[in-house]
Amino acid sequence: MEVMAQFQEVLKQSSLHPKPAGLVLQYGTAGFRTNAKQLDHVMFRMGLLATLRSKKTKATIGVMVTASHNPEEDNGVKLIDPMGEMVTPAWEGYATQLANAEQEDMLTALKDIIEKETINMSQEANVFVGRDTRCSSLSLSQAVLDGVTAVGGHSKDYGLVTTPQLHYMVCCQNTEGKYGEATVEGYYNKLSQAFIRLAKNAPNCTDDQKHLCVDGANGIGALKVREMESLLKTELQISIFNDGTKGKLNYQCGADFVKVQQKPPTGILMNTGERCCSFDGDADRIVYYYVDSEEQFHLLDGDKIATLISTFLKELLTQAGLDLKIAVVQTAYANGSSTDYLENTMKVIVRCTKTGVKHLHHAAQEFDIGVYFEANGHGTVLFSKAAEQKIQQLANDPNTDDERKRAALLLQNTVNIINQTVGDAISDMLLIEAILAIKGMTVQQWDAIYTDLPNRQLKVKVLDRRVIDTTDAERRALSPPGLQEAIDTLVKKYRKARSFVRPSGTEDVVRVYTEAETQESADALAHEVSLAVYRLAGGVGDEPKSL
Ligand code: G16
Repeated sequence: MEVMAQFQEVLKQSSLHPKPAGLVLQYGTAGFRTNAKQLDHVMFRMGLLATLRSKKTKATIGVMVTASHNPEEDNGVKLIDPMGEMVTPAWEGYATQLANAEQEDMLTALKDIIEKETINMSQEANVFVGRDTRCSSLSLSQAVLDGVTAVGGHSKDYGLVTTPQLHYMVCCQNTEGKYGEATVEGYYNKLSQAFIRLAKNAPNCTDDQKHLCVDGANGIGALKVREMESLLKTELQISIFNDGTKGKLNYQCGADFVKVQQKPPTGILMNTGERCCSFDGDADRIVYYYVDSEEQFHLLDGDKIATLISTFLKELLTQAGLDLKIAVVQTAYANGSSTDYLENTMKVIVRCTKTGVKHLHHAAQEFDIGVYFEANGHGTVLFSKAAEQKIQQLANDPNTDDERKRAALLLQNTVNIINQTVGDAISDMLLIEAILAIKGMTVQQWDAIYTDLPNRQLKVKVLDRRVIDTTDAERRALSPPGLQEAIDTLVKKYRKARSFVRPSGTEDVVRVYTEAETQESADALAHEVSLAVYRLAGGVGDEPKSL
């Protein structure tokens, strides 16, 4: 279609997805996220933008319709760049401009991006679209598809997929199959084959050890684990709870609930000591847990996962005699004990970035092997091309001795089981299960690697959360005036204490994090810091109450 005619088509189609006047939304930590009713125009426009991004990069781009851990009534959209990573920051800015342009200015905003990025409008474009199980996701993903078509792009609708599965498809497509086959079956086959190969190194694993309870958060993850289950043969026996047949998405279940509330989800049958895990609403996060004989709940979050994985990799590197630089990337939410253990006992490099996997991913790319996890269970492992090659060479070298060869083969299958595009609950789960089986380690032994400092997370409602500005990887507040000083004074009252506050990029709240020597101290400090936020940053509603 000729360019002028294309713009006419965009205008016509856009009028079917009108923007509510005055509505302003930000591309946040992981895309746009708000009540689903406000998102139709955003989805259409993200269809347009993804098509432009595809024309610009001459590659397939992904658009995932999901609000992940948010409540059922919310929805959102995540844009995926060619290698399966989150869209680059400059285009997040374009996304915000385009989403917020009033109806009559939309075309100008679109043309502005085309001009700034010198986009050749006659270039072919391809967009992959996926969605989670929310009731609103079907019509919103149709709005994305409408946007793609309006500006002359081709689309492929993957329908119901997990977020990491869509990231994986995009990467497979743009690497022409080198990363894998761009189908859901291709994903299952690649991961399950790597898992079975790894599990062969744990011949003494009993049926009890092979059993895992999975809380699917009543979301897409449960459906996808069920589809994959049979390929895992008898190597992993999964009981799925909260599979969406009864309960509400993310309601009193799922990884976010378990991590923040520090208690088991409802809807799960747990036996004493049994290994359980929870996914979030789009299956890009995972946390593990168990209950001991004294009914004490034990959480193994993203920090414990990063420790387990990096210990395993480090041991294999030593056995293989490979000199590769390994680092762990965390955020301010990382428990102080985990950072201490990684730096001082394991002696690995540790980096701290702002919240949001896009930041961690970027930092992890600087190392041969970058293990990145947010404490909330969102993370993966990145291997540099050179590292992958070294592992492969060693695994295929006929002169390698048995011990080194075994380690190299284990590393090779570890590379294959990991979804390197983004954090992936299913892939992480399979890797963790394989590691525990190979090391003959129980969840209790894993938990005992180090002891978490008691901690607490709270949310505070304020009029405009943007009044809080942070620095130093979100560990210090620059504004509003007096807030950081107040936090510093409060922290000094408690032993081994630490606290920070930051505006959420996915919910309309300010998040408060504290840790201290005892749970009572962490809770008291969290309450006091919440009050400081409420008073100094324009709190709304009732004052925060003590826990
Ligand atoms: C998203 C991001 C995560 C982030 C989380 C919470 O997760 O992908 O990196 O930790 O939001 O972010 P915030 O504290 O800014 O609300 P998900 O699983 O909801 O997509």
